[in-house]
Amino acid sequence: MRYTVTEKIIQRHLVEGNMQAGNPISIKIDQTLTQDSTGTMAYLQLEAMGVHQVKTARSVAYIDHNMLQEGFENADDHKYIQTVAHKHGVYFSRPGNGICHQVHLERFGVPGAALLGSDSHTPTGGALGMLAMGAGGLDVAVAMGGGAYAIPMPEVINIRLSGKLNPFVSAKDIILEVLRRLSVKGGVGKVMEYTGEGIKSLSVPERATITNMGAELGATSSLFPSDEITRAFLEAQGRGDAYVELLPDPDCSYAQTVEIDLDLLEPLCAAPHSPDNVIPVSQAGDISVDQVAIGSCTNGSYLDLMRVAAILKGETIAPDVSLVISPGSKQVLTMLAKNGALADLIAAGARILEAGCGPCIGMGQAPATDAISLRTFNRNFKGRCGTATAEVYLVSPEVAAASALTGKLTDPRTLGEMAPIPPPIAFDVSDNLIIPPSATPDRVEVIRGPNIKPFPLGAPLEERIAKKVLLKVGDNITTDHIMPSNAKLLPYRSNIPYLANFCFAPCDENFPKRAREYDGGIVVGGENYGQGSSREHAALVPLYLGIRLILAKSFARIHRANLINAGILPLTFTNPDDYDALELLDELILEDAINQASRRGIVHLRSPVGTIEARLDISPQEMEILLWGGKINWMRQCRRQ
Ligand code: MIC
Ligand code: SF4
Repeated sequence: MRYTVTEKIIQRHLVEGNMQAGNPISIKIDQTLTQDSTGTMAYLQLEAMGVHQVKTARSVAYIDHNMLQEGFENADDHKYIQTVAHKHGVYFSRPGNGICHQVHLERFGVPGAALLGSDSHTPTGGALGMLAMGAGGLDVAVAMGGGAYAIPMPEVINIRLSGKLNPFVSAKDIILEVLRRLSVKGGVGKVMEYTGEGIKSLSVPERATITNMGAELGATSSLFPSDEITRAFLEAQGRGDAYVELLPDPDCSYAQTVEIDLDLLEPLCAAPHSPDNVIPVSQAGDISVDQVAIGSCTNGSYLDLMRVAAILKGETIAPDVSLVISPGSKQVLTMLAKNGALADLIAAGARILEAGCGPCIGMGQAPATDAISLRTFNRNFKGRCGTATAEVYLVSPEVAAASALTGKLTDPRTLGEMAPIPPPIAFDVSDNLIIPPSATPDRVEVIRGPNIKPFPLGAPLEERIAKKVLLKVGDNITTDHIMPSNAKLLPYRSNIPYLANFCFAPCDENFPKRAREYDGGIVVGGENYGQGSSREHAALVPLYLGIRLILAKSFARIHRANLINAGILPLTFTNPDDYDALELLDELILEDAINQASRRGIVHLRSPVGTIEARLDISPQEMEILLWGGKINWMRQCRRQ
């Protein structure tokens, strides 16, 4: 057999199942990462499972999201994660050390390994030739405890790059082009594997921009082979011994091939309010810009910010533009400080933020009313920036910097020449903000502040579900719609009862009230329901409000898994006309629910518009989990047997 890189890694990690696309498989996980906004929940679940020491080769807890300490809540969460990590065998990356994906790439990623992270952009690690996947916190906790991770065997898609990028065209434009062609649901059930001559001119951080934003395709993961470029990066990080070559076999077969000629690409942008709403910057028209935000796990690398500094050097940003820069890591910020580029950024008028997620998740720097904000980030969902009326365009660092100078959305090719900036021979390496696990774990006390509340557990599936439709939403609903996150809500990630007051707020502010009035119910959704973040809060909060089933046209992968883990049935319409016919407060009845669910296929629901046929496409294990009312109940049950 001839294998793709993806298949080689899966084969080496396969615990169960056969590698036929679509079949349920489970794979052994070597490394995990968590960040603070999903991490509190993941570690509470790890504790609930009674895991004393993690069983992975490397598990790391990062603090990068909840950085604005307006009250005690965030600092309390940091303390909890620091102490719980120290006790249970997890490395702790302190606040200030940088964004999980950037730091993991720099310091821990290993070609050929399997990484599971409680963040949807974990596939960033695929830039090093590892199989890196995002998941809900509970699945990551299970992996820390030594459990395998279950996914449907993905189809492997080949994105073949030829040619070479022209000046001022960058890796961001490659992934925007992929999004333009394939859309935000084009990657569901797939791994995007990059090959071709074109990859030879892309450094690991540039590859990481591409694998990072593969999350916006809904892909299970994205990866590059591990080659000489990978070796050079690992050596420059002082980790040359982690290198192994990992290439696709010649003549291996892919489910589909997408050809992109890099010579033909031009600077692109994703217009509001979806990452696949992609157009060339040169054709976007005359757009005045109020804010430019540079950084995030997509474009916060040393090379990204060096290019920005080169464009801004000796200039001043336009009077109506606020420019904020959030570097990806302490390593990046230190290097910019040492070589003087930071001074160039500050002198030009940039407002420098700490290394962390910052404005990307609405933690500060919300734009003005109706403002146009250009961001080098990965998501431009409506309201995510913290201002409901703002319009966010996703762009490359080059477009962002050029536009900050002119005050208009600007094609950077109009700037003239820029000398190429080579990747560094040696990065500035220091792991002084990474605290290793305790050698005496029994003596470590886990500190829990008052913000940490117990998480809700589902109940075993009942014989009959008869509930009203409490909300009907359209296609591509994101987890930012279901459970919004911003500076006001992020501090409450370990407080589900409080978050429940804001569930579905961007769609319908009365949803929580209605859910309480009718003692829970059903949500009806369109295509790609639950795209975006991995936050299991988008399942746990609806569970807390009594949601028992979601009936949608299709689901995003991570959210579907989170629903099952919470004990909520994810049903898909077999006939799209039924979606059109259903209305708010229609009652749906699922009779003989246990038998119907156990058949793992077609189920029938009674409704005022007649019988609705739906599918419950689940693996045998998922069926067990749903019958027991969620993964924690199921695991407890398995342990008792
Ligand atoms: C995001 O980019 O939406 C986040 C915030 O990083 C999330 C995780 C979260 O909601 O905490 C993600 O991408 O998974
Ligand atoms: Fe942080 Fe934004 Fe990356 Fe999510 S997408 S991990 S919020 S920088």
